[in-house]
Order: sequence, then structure tokens, then C-alpha cells
Amino acid sequence: MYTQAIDLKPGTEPTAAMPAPGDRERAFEAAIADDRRIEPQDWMPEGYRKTLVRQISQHAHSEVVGMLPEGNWVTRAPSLRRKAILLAKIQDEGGHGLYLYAAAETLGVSREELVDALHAGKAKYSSIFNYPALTWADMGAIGWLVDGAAIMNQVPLCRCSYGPYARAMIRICKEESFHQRQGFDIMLALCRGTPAQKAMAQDALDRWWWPVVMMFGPSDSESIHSAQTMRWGIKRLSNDELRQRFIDATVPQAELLGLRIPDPALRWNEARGHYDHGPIDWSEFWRVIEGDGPCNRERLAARVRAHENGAWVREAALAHAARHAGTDSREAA
Ligand code: FAQ
Repeated sequence: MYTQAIDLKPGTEPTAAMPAPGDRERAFEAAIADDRRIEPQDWMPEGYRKTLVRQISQHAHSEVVGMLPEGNWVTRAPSLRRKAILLAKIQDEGGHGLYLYAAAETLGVSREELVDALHAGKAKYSSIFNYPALTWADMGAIGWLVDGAAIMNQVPLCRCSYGPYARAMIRICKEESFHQRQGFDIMLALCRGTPAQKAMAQDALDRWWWPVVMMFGPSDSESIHSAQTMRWGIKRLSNDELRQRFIDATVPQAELLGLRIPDPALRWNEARGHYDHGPIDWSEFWRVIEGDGPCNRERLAARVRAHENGAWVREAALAHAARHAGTDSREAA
């Protein structure tokens, strides 16, 4: 994973005023045990720092790459109102990327290093954004299901042990909630429309359901990071627990829409108090995250192109900042 390739700044070196090594480890463990927040200036184990850089930057990349499938539909939205809403949603996603890169930077990595890792294909982003958005109904399915899954995963992250990540998640979750509703609203309009529109909504659900179910990550028995991340209070619920919560919440919504979830094994289990679901095709999941999904190459190429095309904006901003810094120092003198 790319965090190994990134030269993380070493943790703050102890000074006379700082606790001795054994004490600082105990202080960290006590903060975790008491459910207190760890802040950037606090001592933290290198593994904790690296795990956060990995997860937060993967999350930031997902938000930014996640703008692409929807970006394709801005010019084809069916009305001015739908277009304005979609534009606002996509802009929110860019904003989420910014908060998250900023949260990652508090851990001693630069945004440039993180973005380079993404463009070099070393850093992951969510598997879900490697699927194509083929019809307008996909804008509904992405909002309803992808944002719905994102909220399920992200609400517990508001209680993450790392302060900057937890605080970023609070605002992100509020915006994701609007995103989920706008998606459901698109689905509702289609399902109340003509038979062709309802069929389009069903087709989108058929194509997005399983990729969304996979989005929560491998099953708990295969999840290499979960045990440690949960012990550190980064993740609060396991991949399978979140997946189950998502399925339980979404089935009644599909019933309300009059749509059929494409899982013949899906049924309510009275004894468990949850829906049982059919087997997940994990070979597809691993293939997609290893770079061989339907749109991996296209998504990465689009991000690299956008970054190259934006070089002049970064250069202009730096030149402007340098000129102002010069003016300020002349004024101070
Ligand atoms: N895609 O041991 P675990 C959104 C990787 S935001 C790709 O279980 P962990 C908003 C994992 O990195 C969506 N890779 O890992 C939006 C690890 O590989 P590594 C993003 C995945 O970290 C909506 C390996 O598999 N949300 O949608 C995926 O404990 C609409 C083993 O897995 C977040 O990032 C996957 N789906 O749990 C935007 C939330 N799943 O790193 C636009 C924060 C697993 O060792 C439109 N992240 N992997 O090489 C998390 O909660 C966790 O990182 C998980 C994975 C749950 C994603």
C-alpha cells in the first residue's frame, strides 16, 4: 500500500517538558480507553498514524474520483432544477475531498504526496466509482444507494478517535444526508412515472446493488485492518455490521419505490431480526480494487488529466501568495 512509499514525518521528538516514551504510550492508550480524542499535537504510535493516513486519504480520493460518474450527467440532466441540484452535490463532494485531505495533512503528509500516490495507481479509492453511470436513473441510484452506504459507514466515523477526522465527518454526514435524499427523490419520480421510466429505475438498481453491498469492504473474516482499527477507535463498527445495517434500512425503501432488489436469497430472518442476503461475489470486488473494474483506467486517466490541466491555477495561486507575502514583509519593514 502506498503509505509505505510515503516518507511520513517522524513523530514529534520528546523534549524535557514531554512525557518519557513509556508514559506517552500509556497516555495514548488511556485516551483511547477513555474514548477521548487524539489531536495532531498528541503523541501517537506510528501504526495509528499510518492507518489514519491510509484510510483518510483513501476516503478523500473516493470523494474526488466519485465526482466523475455524476459529472458525466451534468449536461444531460432532464431539467434545470435537477441540473442545479446535481451540480451542488458534485461541488459538495469536491469540498469533502478538501476537508479530508486537510485532515490527512495534520498527520504529517502533504496533499501533493497523497495525490501523487493516487495518480501513480498506488493509492486506493472506493471500488464503487469504477462502475459506469449509464442512464439518468444511475444518478438516482448513486444518491440513494452509494450515498446511503456512505452515510451508514460515516456516521460512526463522527466518533472516530482522531479529532480532525471525526470533526470533518460531522459536516460531511450532514451533506451526504441531502445527497441520499436527492437520489431517492430521483428514484421516486422515475418510479411514479411511465413504465419505461420505472424500468430504467429497476435497471439502475439491478446494476448498482451488488457493487454497493461490496462497498463496505471484505467480510470481517477477510478484513485485515478491522481488528486493530476498531481497537484504536477509528472504525466503530465492522464491515459486515455496517453492510447488514445498510441492507436492513434499504429493503423497505425499495419496497416503497415498488422496486425489486436483485437478490433471490434476500428474506427477513425473524430469529436474527435482520435480512439474510445471498452470497457476495468477492472475486469481482478484488478484481475491481486491483485495477480491473469496468472504469478503473478511465477514472484514473480523467483525474490525472484534470490535475495536469489545473497546473496553471496552482502556479498562479502560488505566485499570487508569494507576491502578497513580499508586500506584507515590505509593509512590516
Ligand atoms: N474499495 O481490512 P479492510 C463516498 C481495501 S465515500 C476499495 O476491511 P479497512 C461519498 C482496504 O483499503 C466512499 N478498497 O480495510 C460519495 C484494504 O486495502 P489496503 C469511501 C477497499 O480500511 C458518494 C483492503 O481492502 N468511504 O462514497 C474497499 O479496515 C457518492 C482490506 O480491507 C470511505 O473511504 C472498497 N470499497 O476498511 C462520493 C470511508 N473496501 O488499504 C461521490 C472510510 C476495502 O490495505 C458520490 N473508510 N478496501 O491496501 C473506511 O471506512 C474503511 O477504510 C473501509 C475499509 C470500510 C472502506
